[in-house]
Amino acid sequence: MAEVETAHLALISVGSNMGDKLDNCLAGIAALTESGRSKVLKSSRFYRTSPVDYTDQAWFVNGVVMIETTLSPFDLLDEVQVIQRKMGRTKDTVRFGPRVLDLDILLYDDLVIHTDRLTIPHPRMHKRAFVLKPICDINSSVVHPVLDETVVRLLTRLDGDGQQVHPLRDQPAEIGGVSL
Ligand code: A4P
Ligand code: MG
Repeated sequence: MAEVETAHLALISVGSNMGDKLDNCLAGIAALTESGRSKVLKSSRFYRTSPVDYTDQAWFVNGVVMIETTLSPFDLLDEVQVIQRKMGRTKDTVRFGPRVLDLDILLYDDLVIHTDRLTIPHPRMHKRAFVLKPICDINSSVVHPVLDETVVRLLTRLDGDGQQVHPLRDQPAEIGGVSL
């Protein structure tokens, strides 16, 4: 009998600060669905965001999608890395610096993973308004499985630290096959 593959829920953050930033994000999300192993269930709005960590670079476009996937966390990581390479991202010269496309795994079910290659929840997600605000569009009561706090609560902790996150005036009508 064929093995039934279990579907998992994952949140993926998408960002770009080079070229046509929104188009790069949308192409990255579409590529995620191409294997047939993942499909987009929900998407946040997309935002114009001020750079954090390495601030001497262009503003980003950021968003988050919720996917249903039959890939394991490590296979999903392999896939996002192949997509990033195909989208023309080379080894970055500056850590946290400019990139055509960044796809990070934020959460995968309520799994906690700490390995050299992969850390879930994403180790910096709770400090980043450009991640937390989009997740709140999808579901503000998502709980961070290590910090045991909702994303909306984590976002309020960042109030006043100067991170700029503004919805784009023109939002895409469709993302990864899902109309918004
Ligand atoms: N890795 C470990 N855990 C994960 C995970 N959960 N998801 C490893 C994805 N990758 C994970 O990632 C570096 C290594 O992290 C990978 O080899 C993988 O094995 P990368 O995507 O190749 O490099 P990176 O993007 O420079 O690192 P990272 O950690 O993704 O950087 P960040 O923390 O995402 O920072 N400001 C704004 N406004 N918007 C942004 O999108 N992005 C960054 C990048 C900085 N400032 C920004 C933004
Ligand atoms: Mg990354």
